[in-house]
Amino acid sequence: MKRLMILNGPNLNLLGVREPHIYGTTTLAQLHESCEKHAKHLGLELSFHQSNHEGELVDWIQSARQTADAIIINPAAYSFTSIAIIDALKTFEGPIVEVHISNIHARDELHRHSRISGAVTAVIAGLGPYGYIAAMSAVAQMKKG
Ligand code: CA2
Repeated sequence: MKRLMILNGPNLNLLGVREPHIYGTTTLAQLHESCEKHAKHLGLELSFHQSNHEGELVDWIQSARQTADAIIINPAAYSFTSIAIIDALKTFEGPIVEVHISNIHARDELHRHSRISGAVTAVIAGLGPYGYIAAMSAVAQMKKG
């Protein structure tokens, strides 16, 4: 397990800027920096992306088949809608961890039922930005496949 791709879905570029009562005060840039530090600590190569566009996320997932051994994805609002992301994730052979900053299970009906969860290896929700760090430690000790 060497190469890790972290993907962030729509509006996560606003982390730390809006709705801090739900998503906290850590910005996406700060999150990226702490993931880079943890990747070094774990000996992982990291690529870290955010997009507001479903097709771009699908393109990165497809490219991960050649460039990554594991994926960590916060699909954000696409968790609840995207068959395209589910189909792309199903083509990836390594471990996939779905991360949510908030505890989606304790939220309103609209934000409660991720359709992505059925296509991933593990799900982390409600740990704040630390969820990404926990997911990285988990994939670092997983075998490929
Ligand atoms: O808790 C999470 O990580 C979510 O994936 C975030 C999504 C939400 O739709 C999911 O239910 C749970 C929303 C991301 C929007 O990000 C924002 C960040 C700051 C301010 C506004 C939106």
